[in-house]
Amino acid sequence: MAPGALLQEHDTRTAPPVSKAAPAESNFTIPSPFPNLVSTDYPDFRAELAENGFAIIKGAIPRERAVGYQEKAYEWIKSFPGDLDMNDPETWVEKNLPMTNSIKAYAYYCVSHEKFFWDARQELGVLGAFAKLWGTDELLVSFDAMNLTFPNRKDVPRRPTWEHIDQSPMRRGVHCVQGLMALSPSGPEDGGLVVFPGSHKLNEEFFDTQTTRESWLPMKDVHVFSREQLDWFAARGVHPHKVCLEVGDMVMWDSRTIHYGSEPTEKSSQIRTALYATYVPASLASADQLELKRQAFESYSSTTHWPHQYIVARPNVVYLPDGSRDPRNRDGPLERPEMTDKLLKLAGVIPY
Ligand SMILES: O=C(O)CCC(=O)C(=O)O
Ligand SMILES: [Fe+2]
Repeated sequence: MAPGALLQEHDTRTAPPVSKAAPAESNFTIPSPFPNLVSTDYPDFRAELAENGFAIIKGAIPRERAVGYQEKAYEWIKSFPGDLDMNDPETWVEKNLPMTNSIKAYAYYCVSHEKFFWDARQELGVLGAFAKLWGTDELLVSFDAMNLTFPNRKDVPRRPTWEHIDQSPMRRGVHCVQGLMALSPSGPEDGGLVVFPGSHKLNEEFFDTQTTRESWLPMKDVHVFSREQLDWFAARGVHPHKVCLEVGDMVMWDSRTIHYGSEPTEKSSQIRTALYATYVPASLASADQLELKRQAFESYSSTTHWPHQYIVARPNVVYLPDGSRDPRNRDGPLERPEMTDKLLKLAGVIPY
């Protein structure tokens, strides 16, 4: 994939330009609203988040329910025209598959609001971890994407690595912790999240010494690292680490931790199935952002991983590579979630 495509996708994770010119020194950076969010003093996963920049929550979803969500994900992808067969690699080709966004995840056709996705977002083990992290169970969740990556596809080349962070260098300290729920096993050869443990601790030093402040503008919550920039981290002992997960596990990571989603290797036969979900305290969202979030919810659109800021609804009208409108476009999920108060609060549609 062309690097430009990645940047384009990540532009949807972009804040509106704050200024074309570098702001005055005094207000150039944005401090963490929660400086003590993670610390090695905690007796739980928050210590790992502080030390390594990521943490695994084992069994965040009971295995049998996670298997059920994967079955629903399979039903969803098989619901498009074509002869996709999850057991037949010959059918894992473009004509049988809906369009992905440029990070190769499924974010269109209202998938983010399918019942199974909302059920997974409301899993107690998932909510409990984020509630512990933030010290409140009054949370908002992102309408993020689903990853369903077929191993060793015959029609497209393996995707190169795309090491990045999802937080602007203008933000200082921990602002966001992302989540990924594993619905398929993710062993060393399988597709999955690769993190660079410890890279979050070098975040400020890297940007302050290796980049210019002007290059941080307009503010975007993404930075894609070049090979030379990764060498800077390697020289400080920071190297990639494949996160291995079992079905139902969740990995949480600090948005300053360098990461990417890896493709399955030649040795893997696992169809990578994972759901992204990030939660923050509802109190962090402004009325304007909640209104944008409500609109995204009502049109069954997905958003980025930020649940409360820079809400940009991804379109549900998708165009094919030839520029024509995708006849598979949908105006609602296949199976609508039950609109409980709990769900509507997480969506930001009704207040806590
Ligand atoms: O697919 C993955 O594991 C990583 C996706 C990612 O970079 C993100 O959600 O921010
Ligand atoms: Fe990311």
